[in-house]
Amino acid sequence: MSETKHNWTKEEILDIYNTPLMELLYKAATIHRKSHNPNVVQVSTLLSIKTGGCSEDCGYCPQAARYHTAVEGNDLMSVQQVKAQALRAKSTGSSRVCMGAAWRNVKDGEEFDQVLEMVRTINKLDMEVCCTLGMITENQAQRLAEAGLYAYNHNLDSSEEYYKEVISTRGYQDRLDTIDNVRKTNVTVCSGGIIGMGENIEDRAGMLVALSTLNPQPESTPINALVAVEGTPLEDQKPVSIWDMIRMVATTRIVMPETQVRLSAGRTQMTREGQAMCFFAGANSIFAGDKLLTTPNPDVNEDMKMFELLGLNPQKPFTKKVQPQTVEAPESQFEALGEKPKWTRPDHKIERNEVAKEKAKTLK
Ligand code: SAM
Ligand code: DTB
Ligand code: SF4
Repeated sequence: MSETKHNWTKEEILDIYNTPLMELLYKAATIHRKSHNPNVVQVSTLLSIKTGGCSEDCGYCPQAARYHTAVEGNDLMSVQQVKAQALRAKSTGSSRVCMGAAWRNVKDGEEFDQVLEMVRTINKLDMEVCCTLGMITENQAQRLAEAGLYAYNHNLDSSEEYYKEVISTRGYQDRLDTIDNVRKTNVTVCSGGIIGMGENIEDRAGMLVALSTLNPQPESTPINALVAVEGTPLEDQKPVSIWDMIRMVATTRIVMPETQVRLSAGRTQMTREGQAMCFFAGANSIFAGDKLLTTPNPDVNEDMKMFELLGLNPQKPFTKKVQPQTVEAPESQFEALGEKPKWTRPDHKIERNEVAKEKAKTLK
């Protein structure tokens, strides 16, 4: 185990990010080996349990109701549907199922109870269960923990400064508050971000300052390359260069030695060689399956061929932390409080989000 540093500064992180590439790779790969087996990569399967129709205005997201994208909305999936998908994911080598809902925040009631049942069901299949449902209160985090949730994903997405250029319907502090609520339980924290949204390198470093100064640091950190979806405010962003992705992965690995760095959205644009460089730089997790939430992802058979070629093995479930116990609904110690997460709204408008919204009105 390495000593984890929690007081990284933006300048220190920028210096790392800008290190000559061969030296950066060597440093990151050396740190990677101290805490992880370099030949093991964790594999997660994403499942969009409730798609589209979201009230937020995240500039990158095809599921925001206010933009006109090709995404077709769906109501909450049934527990049986989720179970069938989880079994499929398990049979193709996934150790984790990550259920995503296009919600701004969790509301207590029938739908949340159904999600809790999904968590219990997947945990009983001996797979790690992750949820990403938007903002949650401490009580909701406790109820998820009791159901057997292993991880909660809630991304900081960018630096605090650039966040304001992408999302107007909630603030950075709202994200930090949800992460804090998850931290009060035994559920692990999964938090990372997106590159390629038009941010500069200082913003990438700023995001890594925010993540690495959390104590404890997140147990997993997804690094997404923006998937620029038609109809979203960020539809015209140029694809992020593989060199930026490699630098971002390596820097994440150096400042957060223990975290599982997940090479997340954007892999369809990457060659095997590019992905191999990312694994060398310290990425040790991927999303598998031909769909992320709504956009394409490489075919699982292609990924398994890549693993074979590189001598990588999928990580077994509960390698990093023991399996949580599932408490059945009637034995629950936590009653629904009907609370809403507190949220701050930075009363401002984002020009390009407004443009995309107006354009959608004319198309709908
Ligand atoms: N609604 C919840 C929330 O926002 O926290 C959970 C689902 S949301 C789709 C999960 C994450 O997916 C976002 O925080 C963002 O980092 C990532 N994401 C969404 N759209 C993306 C895109 N077009 N490209 C890359 N990452 C994206
Ligand atoms: C994360 O960081 N990336 C995943 C997961 N966490 C939920 C989502 C990527 C979504 C990409 C766009 C889409 O498929 O809708
Ligand atoms: Fe909604 Fe999440 Fe998409 Fe934002 S990222 S619009 S909160 S589904």
